[in-house]
Amino acid sequence: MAEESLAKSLLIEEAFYTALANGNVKASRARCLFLGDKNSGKSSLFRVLSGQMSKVMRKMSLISDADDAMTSDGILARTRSDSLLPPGLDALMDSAGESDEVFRDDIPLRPQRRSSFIRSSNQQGWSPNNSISSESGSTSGNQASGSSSNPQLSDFDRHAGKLIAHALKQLYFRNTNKSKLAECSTWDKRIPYDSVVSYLKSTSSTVTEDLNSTARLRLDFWDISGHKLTRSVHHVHLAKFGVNLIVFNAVSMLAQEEKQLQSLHYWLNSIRTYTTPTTPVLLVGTHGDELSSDDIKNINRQLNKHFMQSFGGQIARSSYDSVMFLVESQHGIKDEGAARLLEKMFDCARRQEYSTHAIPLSWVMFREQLTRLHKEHNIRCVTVSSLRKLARQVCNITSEQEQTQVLEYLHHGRKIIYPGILHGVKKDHVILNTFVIIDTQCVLEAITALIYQPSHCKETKHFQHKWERLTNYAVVDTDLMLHAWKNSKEPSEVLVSLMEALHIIYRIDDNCDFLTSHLKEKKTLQEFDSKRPGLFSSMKPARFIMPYLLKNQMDESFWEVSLDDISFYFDFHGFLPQPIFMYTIIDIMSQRGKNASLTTTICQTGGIFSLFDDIYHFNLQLYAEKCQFKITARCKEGYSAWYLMNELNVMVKNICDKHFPDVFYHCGPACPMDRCLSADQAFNRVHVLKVDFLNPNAALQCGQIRVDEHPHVKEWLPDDNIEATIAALKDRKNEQSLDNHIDHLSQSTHDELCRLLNQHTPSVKDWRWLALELMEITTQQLVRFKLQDSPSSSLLAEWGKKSHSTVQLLIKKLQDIKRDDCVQILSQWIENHF
Ligand SMILES: Nc1nc2c(ncn2[C@@H]2O[C@H](COP(=O)(O)OP(=O)(O)OP(=O)(O)O)[C@@H](O)[C@H]2O)c(=O)[nH]1
Ligand SMILES: [Mg+2]
Repeated sequence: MAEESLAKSLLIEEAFYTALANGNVKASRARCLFLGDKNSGKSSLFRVLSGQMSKVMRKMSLISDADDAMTSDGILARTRSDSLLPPGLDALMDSAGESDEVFRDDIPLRPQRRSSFIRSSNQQGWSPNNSISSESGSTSGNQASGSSSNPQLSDFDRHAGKLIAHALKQLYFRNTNKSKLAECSTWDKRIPYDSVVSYLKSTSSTVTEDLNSTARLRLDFWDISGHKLTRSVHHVHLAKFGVNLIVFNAVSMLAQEEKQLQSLHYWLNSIRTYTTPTTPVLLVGTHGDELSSDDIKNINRQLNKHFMQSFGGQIARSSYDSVMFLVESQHGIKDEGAARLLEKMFDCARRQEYSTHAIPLSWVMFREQLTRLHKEHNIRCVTVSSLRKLARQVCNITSEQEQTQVLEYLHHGRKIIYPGILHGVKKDHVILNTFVIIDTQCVLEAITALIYQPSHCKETKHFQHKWERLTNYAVVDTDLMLHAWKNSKEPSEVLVSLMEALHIIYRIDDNCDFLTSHLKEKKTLQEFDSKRPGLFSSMKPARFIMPYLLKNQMDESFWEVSLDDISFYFDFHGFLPQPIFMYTIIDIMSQRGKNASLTTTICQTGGIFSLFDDIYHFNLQLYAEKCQFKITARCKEGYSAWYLMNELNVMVKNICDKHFPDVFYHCGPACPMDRCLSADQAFNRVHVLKVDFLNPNAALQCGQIRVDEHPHVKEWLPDDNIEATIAALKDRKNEQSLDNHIDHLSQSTHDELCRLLNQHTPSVKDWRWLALELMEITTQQLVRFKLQDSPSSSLLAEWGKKSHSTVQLLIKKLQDIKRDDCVQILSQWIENHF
């Protein structure tokens, strides 16, 4: 048989690929994130739980668990441990290395039908050791040589598994070069290839039949530091598949209940934002020994009261129907609470969708290839097309559909970030649809580099004022980011887009002249393009807000409190994704009038703006912990606050529809009842009356009681003339918009307009005709414009120096030269912005 095997060795590779193409495994791994405030006991719990495991396979701190002495690379503690070695694969432990590890993780572990082994066991070159099965504890004796339905796993199986794992490893490392197969020293001469095929086939069917097995699951622990910077980036790790632990100090919960509840709410809110409504969350209280049974009951009551209504679909309960899993880390592995917690973690992981599916073996192989790319070649960002090639050529995943599926699968388990499928990323986004991140670490390093200037940036005076702007105003532009990341291995342009898609930075509309002349400068990226030819030379300059660097508190001195102030609320019912707040702030900023007399200021929880060209002044404050926006408005005489609320309602609705369609809210004035029974007990949220904007005259009620006649509410009811007022205001705004100076065109509209006008097509009148329409122009001037990169841009800049150069006039001139395409763009801009 050895000869036969040898003779067939060149076919073995093919046989493996066939088997790989057909084989399935249970994807028995789940990612557990440890989230929570600083010093809540995450790392201690991590150590306890790791000790609870039958074996801890790997423990690795990717970044040191730095505490107070934070350095730029000590921000995130990410201790990773892969736990629970599947019993059947002990035998594969002897050789270290990523490929073995994958097999430890993922190959089917309880082969029940072993006919292939049995048959091959009689063959030469393979000497099974018929001994006691460690799995079941029952003896197998010589059964392996006769029975074809022996359900036990013997050493014989393990031996086979080991050889197969080794063989596959050899194959992976050699890629597809068949001619080198014969050089493969260790495996191919010992295993009959048909046995290998049968083994893989038998195990695949076993796995499919054995889906309900509870013994095969591996948890990966990710212990995330409680440093405050982590708050702004922790969600990069949050994904559809996984178990999330929110760890809190249960003793502090008693001492500072309000603060601790708000903190728990923050984490729950964030998890709910970036996962699905059923992704499990476990609330874990530490310092269990210091609590009495009454304390425990009290905490459970509070947790139920505050969180069950909004997050009940995600929060797991213990077998005692308790919301809090109480642990005492000092007991180490003997802690009963930790054992119960671990059991629940497994239970939650098992219930997740992917645990019950059989995953093709080729996907396992693909996962391993990604690990190799990262570990051996230090590659963290790759193109989608190269990954598809890898999947096709190395892992035999040929259909494009399946390639996409495997990428999605790995993305939902956060092995990778596949930005193209992140929520809100457009299909035509060139950068985000081109790349895949295979190590989330690069995103974390990127943000750290922006907060702690890299040394090469400190030397460059040119960028100093931009750093100051970032530090003082939390405003960063592409120019600065590309410079800060110029030494990173990943393309900086990808990082910019990724940070935006992951809500770490928020784009400011070009039309928004926030923070005055500081931001006027619009530098092109030519400097970088020349140094880095190729990639994304067309990346447009843009500015962003980085919320992490915004001030915590608002400077209220910008707002003089007046008796005329009116307040109303947006109530998000206990769940408010943080990005909605940021998008709202930025939208308001971009719509504020250019003549505003009020200084705009924003902070992490609110902002002060002047909206709609001096018609309204209002103060917007958001209490994220209470999931309500409170707006205090001061209206110019003769204008209704109801109108302002209507406008803001449309704005918030658009934001929700675009980014978080599942979020629901309502808005209106606060309930005027003294002891309002509808007030939300959790966090003492204000009871917000629900205004029906489609039917403005509808009654406002608190429960069954009409409150329309209450003086505080009456001022909200639109008067009979509301529709006429709205129409008049709209007309006025249209006039204003048409009177707008062309300087206020958004960058994208301006660029598109110029692009169209620059095109030189014989039958169409280009920028030169427009120039003749717009001003008295000499031939020399025309030549000068022509020499520019974008003649239209220069023309508009020249013409824009005059005060009467309005969008309205430009539209008229474009109509005169029959450029309806350009007129359409300007009309669209007016529609979007006013
Ligand atoms: N008595 C007692 N002490 C605990 C327990 N859990 C944590 N501690 C202590 O609390 C302190 C902080 O614990 P860590 O596990 O480092 O906290 P952490 O959440 O990892 O903190 P960061 O990584 O900074 O976010 C340490 O001194 C621990 O010994 C517990 O259950 N009981
Ligand atoms: Mg820690």
